[in-house]
Amino acid sequence: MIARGAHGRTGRAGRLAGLGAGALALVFLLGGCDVGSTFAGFGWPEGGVTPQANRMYDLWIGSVIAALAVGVLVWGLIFWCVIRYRKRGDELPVQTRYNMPMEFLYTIAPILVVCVLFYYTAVVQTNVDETKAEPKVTVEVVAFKWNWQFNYRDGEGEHANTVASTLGSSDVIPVLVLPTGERIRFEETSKDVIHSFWVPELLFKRDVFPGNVRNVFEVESIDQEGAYVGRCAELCGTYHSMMNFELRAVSPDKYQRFLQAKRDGATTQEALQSIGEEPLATKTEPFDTKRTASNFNPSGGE
Ligand SMILES: [Cu+2]
Repeated sequence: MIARGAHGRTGRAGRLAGLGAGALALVFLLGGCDVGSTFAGFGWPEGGVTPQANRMYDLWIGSVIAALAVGVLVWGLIFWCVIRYRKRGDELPVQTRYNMPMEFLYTIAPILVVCVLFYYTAVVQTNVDETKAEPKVTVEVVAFKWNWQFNYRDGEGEHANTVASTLGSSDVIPVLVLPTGERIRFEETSKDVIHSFWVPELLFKRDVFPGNVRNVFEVESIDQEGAYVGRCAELCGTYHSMMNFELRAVSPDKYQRFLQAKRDGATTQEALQSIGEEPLATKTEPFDTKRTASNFNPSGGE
């Protein structure tokens, strides 16, 4: 009787603990994105503006929660063992080698966890890398030491034609104007060394290669109008850090009017002004290279 009573108490405690853990898991699951924002994205950058960026963010949050759940379980087991089975005398505790159910569990459970993580990673990665036959907008990204040229194209591939172009200089940050809500294809090529096209809010960067490699990626849509700083993310030489640009996401209507103005011969600044946008970059500014005739090449070219 006494033994059964003790067993009953342990069972109740176990059930309560299980209920608690279940409730906690439910809160995490239902909370979804809120859990992420509560903990500042668990270190993952927040504020993505594309569906792909949001999916990558969710994958990260889900993975961290899974890792924490496993971590809490393992820490719990460690501390439970340390306290429950601490040394009480010279007698050895019960040895549980070759406990088949246990060995089966701690072989299969981690494999299952890895499989689930792999599955979701593969799904998100495939989505992020996906290109479709007919994107709405195609822009060619040309990188060079140390600036960018953006060519608006009338089709896909290197044989399509450029209908309008924006070229950055030491004095003017190039502004890449793109529409919201439309599928956009980026085709990258470099004139010299390897650069990398990076807009932090896309939560994505892709290397820009010289030669006949044309790196392509697409975003499903840009969901938020605004100005976003873009950078080169591959150390490409002396003025690598000054290779900034700005992505300006505007309404599709404004984008069409911008493109028309460019086709009619307006500069990028004039075209931006004509659609009621700031003509110059607002999120970054040209860097002062501090180069003058007297300090640029003091040795006089010897
Ligand atoms: Cu670069």
